[in-house]
Amino acid sequence: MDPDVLRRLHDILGPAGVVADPDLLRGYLSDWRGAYQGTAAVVARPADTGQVAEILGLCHRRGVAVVPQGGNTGLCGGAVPDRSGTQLVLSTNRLRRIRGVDRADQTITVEAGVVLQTVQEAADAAGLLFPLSLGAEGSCTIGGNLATNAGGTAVVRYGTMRELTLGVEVVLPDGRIWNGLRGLRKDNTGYDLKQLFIGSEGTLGVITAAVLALHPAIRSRATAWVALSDPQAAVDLIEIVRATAGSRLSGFELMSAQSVEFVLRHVSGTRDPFGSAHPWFALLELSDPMADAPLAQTLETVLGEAFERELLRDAVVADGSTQVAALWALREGISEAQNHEGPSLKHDITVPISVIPAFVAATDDALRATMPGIRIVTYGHVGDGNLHYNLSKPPGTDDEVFRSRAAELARVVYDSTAGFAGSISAEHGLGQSKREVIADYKPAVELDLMRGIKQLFDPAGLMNPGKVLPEG
Ligand code: FAD
Ligand code: 2HG
Ligand code: ZN
Repeated sequence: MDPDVLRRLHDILGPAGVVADPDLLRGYLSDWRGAYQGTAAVVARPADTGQVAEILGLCHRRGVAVVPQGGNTGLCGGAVPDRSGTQLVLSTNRLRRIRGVDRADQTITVEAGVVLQTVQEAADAAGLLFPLSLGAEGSCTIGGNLATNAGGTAVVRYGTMRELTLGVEVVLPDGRIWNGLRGLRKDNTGYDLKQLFIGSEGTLGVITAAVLALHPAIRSRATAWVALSDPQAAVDLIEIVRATAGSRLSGFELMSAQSVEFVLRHVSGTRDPFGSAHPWFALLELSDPMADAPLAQTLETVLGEAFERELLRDAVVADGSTQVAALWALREGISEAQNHEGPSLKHDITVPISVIPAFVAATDDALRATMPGIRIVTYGHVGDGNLHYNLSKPPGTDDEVFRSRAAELARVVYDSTAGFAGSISAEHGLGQSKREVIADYKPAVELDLMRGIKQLFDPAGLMNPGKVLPEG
């Protein structure tokens, strides 16, 4: 990087705001899993929106590319710089202020670098709920959640980050600040620009703060872990729960036996609630703001009907918060557990809920035909039609041999997804991993419009180049 740019960065940020020590840099240059690796001479750590604006203004004048980074928990390489060493990583880890909680409006205004769990805790302290919930919540940031339009386990009731965001503050690639921090529930004054930044993965500007919608705190909860014969039973069960519990359904996760087997093998303290083999499992959660909501009875009605229709092989209802946590650990432990089985090839897809059974059957067949013995780790937010169709190598296969087939295997999953009118990324985004392949799955007109938007916001192409948009 140009020494003059480095000098200016030091002037703007001071010593605490520039990381150049190679030991300290390392953590910013690869992702959570170590799946992507880049280089950079320095990381900038602005402490407020004004400093972000000064840095982007400088980079705009000097033609320096900027890679925004939050908690670096993303799963598609979006926050990792390339290997040129010329890109500047802009970390939001000093943008950590909660600017305010408004109980009457049910909003919280936070800076981009605030960790999701901190926002959940601040909402809780105010007697309210910020419902976004995901396995990485102890490290991922609100800026990263916005930039990836994060989903997680409560989307079935509360929606994705998009539905939870009322306003954003953004620094544009030329250094101008757009203060769109309106906490309004209704605002029909033209194009809804905040939506462009949500899910933009750092390619249109740096999100510096947001106004988020809060919900009533949860005071009653009922949780069940059920064993199923096949995904069709899960789809039928969702229909029963929705018809019986309505909006009190706050979680519906599906897990294949392979997924749970990995957790039981690798995550200490986990225990099989049934002690006998079943091909599929689901985790259901009902919740309500009322302290004495009759959720146990509702759950009993749901499970009773499901047993009557022979959808369930077995069921256990959690008795107390320790058991609730134990059941969720079986679900939340899958990502970590799979890492112990060699490389995990991740495919984060969504299809209409109704076609899930046919989709799973067809995709499993196609994968097994492509690679006999492959271990298919299917699980996810089935209430949203979102499955993590992750793959582990056949036992005894060399890691590198398996990795070398990654593109071919991804094609199998994505072609099948497209054949069932699905999307190749439900929640993790395109980043660098799906940047090229998306050209085969999105209409050319849609990609043209995306390129037009990119050109409008970032004509010099300095915001997170090499991510999201395919080359050419
Ligand atoms: P980063 O990884 O730092 O960045 C992600 C992207 O956002 C990059 O493109 C980056 O450039 C951009 N970005 C970051 N901050 C900003 C900013 N302020 N302005 C502009 N662009 C920015 N995701 C889900 O959706 N659902 C899940 O259930 C889920 N579970 C997960 C479980 C585990 C164990 C892990 C490791 C990840 C999981 N994820 C999940 C993926 C990840 O946590 C989310 O994508 C999260 O939203 C990323 O936040 P982050 O702060 O770590 O972002
Ligand atoms: C989840 O739902 C996350 O657990 C992570 O989206 C999925 O690790 C994965 O592939
Ligand atoms: Zn997920």
